[in-house]
Amino acid sequence: AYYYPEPSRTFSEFLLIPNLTTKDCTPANVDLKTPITKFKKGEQPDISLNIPFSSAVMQSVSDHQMAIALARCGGISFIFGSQSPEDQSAMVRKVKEYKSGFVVSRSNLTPEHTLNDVLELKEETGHSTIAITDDGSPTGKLLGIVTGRDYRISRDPLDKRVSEFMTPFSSLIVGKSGINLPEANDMIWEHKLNCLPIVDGEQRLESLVFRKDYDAHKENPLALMDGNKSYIVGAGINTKDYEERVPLLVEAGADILVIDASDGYTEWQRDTIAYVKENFNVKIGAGNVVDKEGFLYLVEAGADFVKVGIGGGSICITREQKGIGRGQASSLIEVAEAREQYYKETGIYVPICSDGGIVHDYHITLSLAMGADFVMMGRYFARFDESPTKKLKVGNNFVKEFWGEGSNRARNWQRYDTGGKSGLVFEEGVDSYVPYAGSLKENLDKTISKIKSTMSNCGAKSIDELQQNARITLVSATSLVEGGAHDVIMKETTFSGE
Ligand code: MZP
Repeated sequence: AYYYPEPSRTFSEFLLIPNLTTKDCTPANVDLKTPITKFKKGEQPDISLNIPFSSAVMQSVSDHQMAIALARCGGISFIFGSQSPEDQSAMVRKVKEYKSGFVVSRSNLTPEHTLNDVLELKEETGHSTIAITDDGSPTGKLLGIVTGRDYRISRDPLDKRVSEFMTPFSSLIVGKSGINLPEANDMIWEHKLNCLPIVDGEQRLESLVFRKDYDAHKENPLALMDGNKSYIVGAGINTKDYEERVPLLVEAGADILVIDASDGYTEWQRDTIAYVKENFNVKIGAGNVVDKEGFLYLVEAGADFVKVGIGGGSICITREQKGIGRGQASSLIEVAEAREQYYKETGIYVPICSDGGIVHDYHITLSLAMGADFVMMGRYFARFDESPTKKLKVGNNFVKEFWGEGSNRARNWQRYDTGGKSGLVFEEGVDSYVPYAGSLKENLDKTISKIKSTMSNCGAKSIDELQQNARITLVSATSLVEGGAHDVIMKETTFSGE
């Protein structure tokens, strides 16, 4: 056997040392844009994200609602694959067909105007969507949006199909007939909504009307609506039924696929990548690996990005059950080194994704500093309104359900397949709760502020600069104690995910 000279380490064993912060290196100037598909030196990647976040390929994390909410914030979800190819591609389609409209505006138009005023404007300008902004410019504060020909909405009970689209906004759904814009605004107030969706006769989402004071402008309507482009979405596949699954996902519009497996250093992954590359023009990531050999194998097989991590997931018991895995930091450091070497030798940059084991927000910054281009998280996203699971009250606390793909509940045996018979023989994941934490956007904004603040301390205005210049130190067990509040009597304890 080969014995590694160093123990395998994880994020909590490291800290970043600040570098000189120049005056222009403020958090506001930090750019988190990151590539997620391989590219040649001097060229641009085909797909990049505005923030280095992806949500895990898990039943309890990534459905279409999570995907829409995360894509709106600049990240990506990989819709879970442990469902039928038809159901999974229907989710992908919902994300791709989700309409956010585009901005046209007129200074004298406000939510007080009737729908007819807006319709006239629509006729006049020939636009299919009208956005009402406070100063009439495309960058002004967004007050409302109107689109479609027939804006009839009613107080019909919730329509399930449309409500599926709308839950990310905690909105009420309205059906056909008889309400104008001021009435819509009344309903928004009455039901304490942020916005009101307007649907067409076939109950497909046509547009949203925002509450008068809704701060949608903070989300930058222009970025939100970027030429009627659809939101980016990924999907998980396995090495068993890809010939059946991939055509449906591609047809539904998936932008990128990932082979979701506990151990990706296999010939089955090589064959899956080859099939996808031969038959489709779609990007595909592979994994998971924890060392240089696994990384290079998948890169040679044609992977567009490689996912790193075995056994570090919050719900994962693979290390206990099978005794395989490696501390997430050690895996990442070795794979990142291999990636740099490969880049030097070939001029091809292959992004890597650190998957699993992120507990504190600073672990994300550490993983970026250690060479990850983006992270994948399950527990983090499972806590939010937008995750597909139930919110429950346990004792005095609200929680959300969260279960592993290798648990009996998910029974995703394809993820753990080693060529044997079909079925989950033993569990590699648990069924659990996570503390409920509110909306995705609110939490993500806070996490992003922390990352940008740390990067500013480290004198890095981009992820690339962080990777090049970060200084990282190991911490001793004793200094870990020093890092939290210590030697004081805490006034209160809180129950939160962070
Ligand atoms: P975390 O962000 O919750 O710590 O980890 C999420 C990751 O755990 C997933 O992206 C996936 O790689 C992994 N996972 C999912 N299910 C299991 C399991 O049942 C698992 N063992 O390890």
